[in-house]
Amino acid sequence: MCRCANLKSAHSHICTCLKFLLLFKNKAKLTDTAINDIVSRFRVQGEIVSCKPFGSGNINDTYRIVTNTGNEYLLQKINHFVFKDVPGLMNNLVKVTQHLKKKLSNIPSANPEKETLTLIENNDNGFFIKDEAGAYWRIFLFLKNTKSYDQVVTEKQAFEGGKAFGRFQFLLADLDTNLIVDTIPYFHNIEYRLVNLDKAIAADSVKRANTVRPEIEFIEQRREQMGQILRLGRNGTIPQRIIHNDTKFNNVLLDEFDKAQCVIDLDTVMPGYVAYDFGDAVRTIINTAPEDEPDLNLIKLNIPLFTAYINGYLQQTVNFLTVAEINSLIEGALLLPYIQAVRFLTDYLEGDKYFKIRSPLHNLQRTKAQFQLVKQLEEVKMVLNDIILQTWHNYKNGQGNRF
Ligand code: GN1
Ligand code: MG
Repeated sequence: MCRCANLKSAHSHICTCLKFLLLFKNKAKLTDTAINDIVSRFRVQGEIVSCKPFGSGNINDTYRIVTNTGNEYLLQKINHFVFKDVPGLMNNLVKVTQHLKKKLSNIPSANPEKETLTLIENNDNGFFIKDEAGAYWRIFLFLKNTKSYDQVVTEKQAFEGGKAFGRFQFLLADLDTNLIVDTIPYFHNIEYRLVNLDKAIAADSVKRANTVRPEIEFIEQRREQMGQILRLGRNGTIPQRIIHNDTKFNNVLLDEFDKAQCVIDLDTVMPGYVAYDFGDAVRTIINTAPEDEPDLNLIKLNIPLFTAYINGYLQQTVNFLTVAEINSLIEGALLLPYIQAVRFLTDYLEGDKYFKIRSPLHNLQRTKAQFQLVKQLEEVKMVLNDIILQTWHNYKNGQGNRF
């Protein structure tokens, strides 16, 4: 609904809305011929009978494909504005999935095919293609009978999510970091993100800076404190490990019984601190509302879901995480909603070039929702840290958990 004070601004607002709708519509369009051409360059079985947009990702474009032999695939267009080194990214993906499959094949109860993503080879034995327009494409096997949740509902789901991301870190702990390139340099580096925000404010390219003064002030007040994880890393208190770097809860596939099956979205798997993955997962799990909730009153904390997540996570990681890493987890829980907000606000100030938006103010709405979450987390920081430490002690003393 457009509510404008005068005719002139109403007209420009309507134009913006129309332009936005057209842009959004065009983006989603992909002709049957184009799809057939792309898919024919990969070793898929059968002829395509349906191809539909899939999932809620903010960066890549994903389509679910079904063929007349009953095979199902995920076709993905990789956003090379965001991922500038696609060959490097795909090489990471091959290394990571091969490593996971090898490790899982040594665990008797595991099923490597179901628990890891499988890339489909192209006709030249590679794993991606570049089309005539310069776009990059890849295809995965679709994992049938799985589901992902944008929002966690039960403690069991949260526990399973914790297990999945914990096990993921455990399985990759011995992967040679020299094999992995940084697909997005300084991804969760808050200093880098703040410098980018400062540049966006100074450039003010779409003249929005004056409308976001309270948000800029919120960021300023926490600048120093949010550098804590980087400082701990730099002075050698916490180690770098291979982490996932995008542990939103919807990046875990659960099976029909809500058991964790497979961790997906591996484009940002690179070295980082475990607190980053912990914080990004908590950001989506503890929040009673979506990450872009417009009604800030609906953003509350669900602490039982947090407790369930840390139980699942530590079950898998208690034997290799250091005490300093355990102590850093709570800082990650505050940092990740903050850093996401910094990124959303930067994109808003730069004219919405990075994240897909579904309305003109979407990035600002996301920023405000993440700040609301930060405020609430600050209030219960000590309580959450006690839960982390208590759970850790329980596992250390062999007392297990109640899930
Ligand atoms: C992006 O596309 P998606 O939803 O997997 C982003 C994440 C953000 C997330 C916020 C490469 O992930 O870092 O947390 O949006 N991915 C990249 O919803 O920037
Ligand atoms: Mg992602």
